[in-house]
Amino acid sequence: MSFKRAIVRSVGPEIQNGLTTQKLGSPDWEEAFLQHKKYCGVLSSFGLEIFSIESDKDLPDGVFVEDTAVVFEETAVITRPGALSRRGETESVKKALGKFYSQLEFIREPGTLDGGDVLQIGKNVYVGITSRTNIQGIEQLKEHLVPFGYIVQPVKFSGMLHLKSGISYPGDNTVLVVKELSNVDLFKKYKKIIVPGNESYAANSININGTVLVPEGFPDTRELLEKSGFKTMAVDVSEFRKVDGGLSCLSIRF
Ligand code: CIR
Repeated sequence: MSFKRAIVRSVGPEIQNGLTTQKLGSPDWEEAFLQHKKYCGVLSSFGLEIFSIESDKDLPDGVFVEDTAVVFEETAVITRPGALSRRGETESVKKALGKFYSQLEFIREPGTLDGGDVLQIGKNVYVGITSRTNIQGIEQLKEHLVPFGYIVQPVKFSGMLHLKSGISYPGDNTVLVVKELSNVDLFKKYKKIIVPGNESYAANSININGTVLVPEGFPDTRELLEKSGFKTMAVDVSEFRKVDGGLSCLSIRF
């Protein structure tokens, strides 16, 4: 898959109040700002045009735009984030995406869905059932995608915030996956690179036009990817990790 653009939201001091399950301390927002700038620079260097939404002091998790929309070649679906404090994020994302899609679809009450729970591999769309994404949300997503030939399947698991906290698709019919998710039947048909237990955060990596971006500080995962033939690059997102964010959640790529 080749990406032409990314939507991001810039970061402000409000990120210090982001939701978190980590015990890594509060993010240093100026450092987060710099890391975000570099992240956008890396996406640009791979040919993506960056569309940036303004940060908003009332949206402490707003920088994690991936959770607010799931985009496909044929359609885009604005989500209804599972966390109440994040519902206000979708309005500005809707406006930004509306410039590129003639029609947008929506997840509506009682459905909830976070983009971080949606893993697309070709025509297969795997969606985690989590504290953020419910069955109704998944059913609604399915209705929007079935007309385009997508196969939408729910994935049951526990112990992680989002499905993509534990699995990503670097390409070549291979998943990069934590041990806990590696035996899920639905993923049997893929080759697997198992992320070492002490590097589980690196399971959230993203292939940007042929290079797999891996969070900085996870050398063993990078080496495993390289050994399997993937080109990789480390990107520092340590401040976002403190509020449960990873590489994929910082942008909507299409
Ligand atoms: C949250 O708890 O919603 C944010 N602090 C982190 C969201 C991370 N999103 C993602 O992995 N897709």
